[in-house]
Amino acid sequence: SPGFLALTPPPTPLPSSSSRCPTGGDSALSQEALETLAEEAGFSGSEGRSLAFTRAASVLKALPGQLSALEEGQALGSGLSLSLGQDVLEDGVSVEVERVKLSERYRTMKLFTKIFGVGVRTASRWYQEGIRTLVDLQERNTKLTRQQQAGLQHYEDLNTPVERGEAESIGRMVQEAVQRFLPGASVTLAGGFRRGKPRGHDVDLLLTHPEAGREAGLLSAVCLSPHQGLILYQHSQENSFALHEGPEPPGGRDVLDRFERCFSIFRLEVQGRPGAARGWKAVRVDLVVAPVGQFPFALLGWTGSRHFERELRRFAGHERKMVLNSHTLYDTRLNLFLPAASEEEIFQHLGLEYVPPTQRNA
Ligand code: DCP
Ligand code: MG
Repeated sequence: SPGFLALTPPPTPLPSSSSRCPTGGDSALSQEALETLAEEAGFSGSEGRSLAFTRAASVLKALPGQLSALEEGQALGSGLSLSLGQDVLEDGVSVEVERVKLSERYRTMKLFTKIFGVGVRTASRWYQEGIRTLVDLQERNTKLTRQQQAGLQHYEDLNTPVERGEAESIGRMVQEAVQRFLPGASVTLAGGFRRGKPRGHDVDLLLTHPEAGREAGLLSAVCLSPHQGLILYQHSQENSFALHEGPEPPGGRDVLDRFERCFSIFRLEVQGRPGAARGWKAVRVDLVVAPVGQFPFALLGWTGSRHFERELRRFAGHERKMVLNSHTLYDTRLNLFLPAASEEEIFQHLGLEYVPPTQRNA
């Protein structure tokens, strides 16, 4: 396994007075249970707790086979016990997870945050206003952004997994459109599909052109072009990245990067959808344009997983005093940007063995 993932804090054995695992004695802790707890913590605004559960879920995924409760507890470490809290330790995690899953707040938050364009804050406000269902939202004439309206309108489709074949045909559609506007430009399928996942929640496509500068404005041509009855919704963001601003991680907390980007919903023709009254499906597509010099960084950043990215950036910062983001790699000791022509070169700069996309599912 990659060295930097092993560099996350070493598992702290539980105090010997307690030979039980932090999950309570009643059942083995499942990845799904931890993900539910992470989600619930996120809904309550406890980012730290949420991250602790996400990390634990990820550790569990990486553990070999079935472990005893004690071994599992040791691997997950005592941080998890702290996040769980004493009452949960006593009653057992499965009891807590059941309680969470049945709670009205959790169920409503989940329903709302599954709307494209709705985050925890908005969902939480609606919950406080007494809104409980998607019908409530419509009947009360709740003020929605254009994005949320589209999200609500295509709720079913957007919460149906995108199959690999569908992602590939969207990739081809975009490739054709891109070629018309800018011959020589390339389209790369990133995100979970590049990591080999058979399905995902959206399609992440990265666009570039081998000649620096030619890629500018490509997205507005592709996304706004009128022949695309294919696009049901889109909003674009211009490139706002400037090297001279220095090596700070781009954007604030919620901003992943500053590439020219188009958040869209495509109308994908699908044949023989069982039970479907219509021959098409709405699919979330993210189009991102990277100048060729930043492409390897963009590809690495957009391939994920989120947890892999978080750990890789943390490793770069803590172990190498480098700032890694989706645009650049900056060495703070040498005070310079380290260029890379491929993902392999980025790993080399970090002093790590190359990790192929299929092994980045952490
Ligand atoms: N990404 C990230 N941090 C974010 C958002 C995204 O590092 N806050 C990166 C990692 C993701 C990639 O971008 O893997 C694409 O984001 P998605 O949300 O589409 O995630 P995936 O493609 O991995 O999952 P899914 O299959 O659900 O689409
Ligand atoms: Mg994705």
